[in-house]
Amino acid sequence: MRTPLAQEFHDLLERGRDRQLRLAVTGLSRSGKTAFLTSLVNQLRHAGLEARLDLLPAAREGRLLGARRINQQDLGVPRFPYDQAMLALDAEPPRWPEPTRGISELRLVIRYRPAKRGLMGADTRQLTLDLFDYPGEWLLDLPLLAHDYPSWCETQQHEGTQRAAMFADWRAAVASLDPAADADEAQLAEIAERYAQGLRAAREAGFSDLQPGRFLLPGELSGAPVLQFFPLPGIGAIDATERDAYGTESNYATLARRFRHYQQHIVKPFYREHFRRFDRQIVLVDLLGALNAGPERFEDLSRALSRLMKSFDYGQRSLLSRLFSPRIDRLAIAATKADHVTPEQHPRLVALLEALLAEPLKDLRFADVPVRALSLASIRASEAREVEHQGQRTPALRGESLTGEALLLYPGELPDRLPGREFWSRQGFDFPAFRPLPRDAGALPHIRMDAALDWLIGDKLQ
Ligand SMILES: Nc1nc2c(ncn2[C@@H]2O[C@H](COP(=O)(O)OP(=O)(O)O)[C@@H](O)[C@H]2O)c(=O)[nH]1
Ligand SMILES: [Mg+2]
Repeated sequence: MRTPLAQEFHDLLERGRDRQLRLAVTGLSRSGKTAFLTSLVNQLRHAGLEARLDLLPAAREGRLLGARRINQQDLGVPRFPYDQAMLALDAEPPRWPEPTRGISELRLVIRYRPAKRGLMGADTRQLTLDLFDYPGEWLLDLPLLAHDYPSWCETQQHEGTQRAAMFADWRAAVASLDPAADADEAQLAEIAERYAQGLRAAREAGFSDLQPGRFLLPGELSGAPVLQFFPLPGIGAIDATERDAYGTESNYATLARRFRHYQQHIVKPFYREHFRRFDRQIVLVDLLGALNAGPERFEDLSRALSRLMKSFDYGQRSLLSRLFSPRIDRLAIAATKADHVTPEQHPRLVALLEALLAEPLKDLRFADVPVRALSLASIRASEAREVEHQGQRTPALRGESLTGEALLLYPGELPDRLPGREFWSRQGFDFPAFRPLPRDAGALPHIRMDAALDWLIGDKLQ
């Protein structure tokens, strides 16, 4: 057992030799992080045997020997529940892994033969890959670090009628709160609970842009005053000197204090401990799910993503680099669950993803961060087919619904640009969720996991 310092030194050496890589798998809640990580581990463990990884040269050339989980570095963090995920996928009938409720990490050692043999003859090498999983709800708090309380309140004025309806109760309660009056604990707790209810309802209905994230997954913080704040509508418009004159026991000052506490003691440590020192990152986006959920949810996803990517802005002056100086040298963005559309739609899916992230992509290019957009299915749950329809062969998908009905369907065409009003009124998009396919032993079926792996770790396996 190494001391922490020795471990740190050892890791540094390994990094120097290019044999250690820390990969951040990020994405909003339900974007497919757990499925991606499960599949990634599964594919690498089966590499060289049953896994189909033709787009990863080391695998294609037979140089990838496999992977093994080893003890992770941080003993205080639970291990990523890979075995539980596989048990769910191999159950009868197969189930999707349980949603993530906390943080977990995993360390893999990948063994490979370099493409060029060294002077010492046929050697094998190892690449250590550190991965971690966490609830997507927490990620949404990252943009919140860039604000003080009044400016954060300004960002929480969401338009959209469906979403507004979910916060109607809260809005009625907060309207009667005088920012200048002395704070009443019980009243603040009650209004905060209504805010949390609104957030929960919005998440349930498929909305993405939800802050503060811990209100949705409070864990041991449930009921603590640090989670008893909420935005004060209109406070940003009041002059700062006037606000400050309210006094330290006012509603305004109390809420602002709790907001700062939340930033400093909950959000910051999470990023400091887990978002530092990543070499590479993949951002997963459930674009198809948002298309399926309609225009207001789609807009909401777009807003949440652009806020998020802004805080990930890898340039010199970005929030993250100021706070934690990450050294991300490569980025992938992926539209997940591509098995919900027929294969000829996949190029459109990527084009749509690029359109959705056009602004952040410009910034990334400007900051000279190599980035690649792709579409993938971590765990393919449908099979592509062709069916005869009125004498013509057309593409279709075969799978099973979550309740086990056999499905054969054509989910429709993706728009070739960001969907406008005419897309939503003409056609929209509607597809059912698939449950995982029953399978024999061997690697999980996937779409382009190998392309993602090649971009993320392929160069280290040369
Ligand atoms: N068809 C299909 N569904 C997927 C895939 N990946 C994830 N899903 C679905 O999306 C849900 C959320 O995925 P999960 O990995 O738990 O998301 P997380 O919250 O980001 O960890 C799963 O329960 C599945 O229903 C995929 O590759 N194909
Ligand atoms: Mg998860």
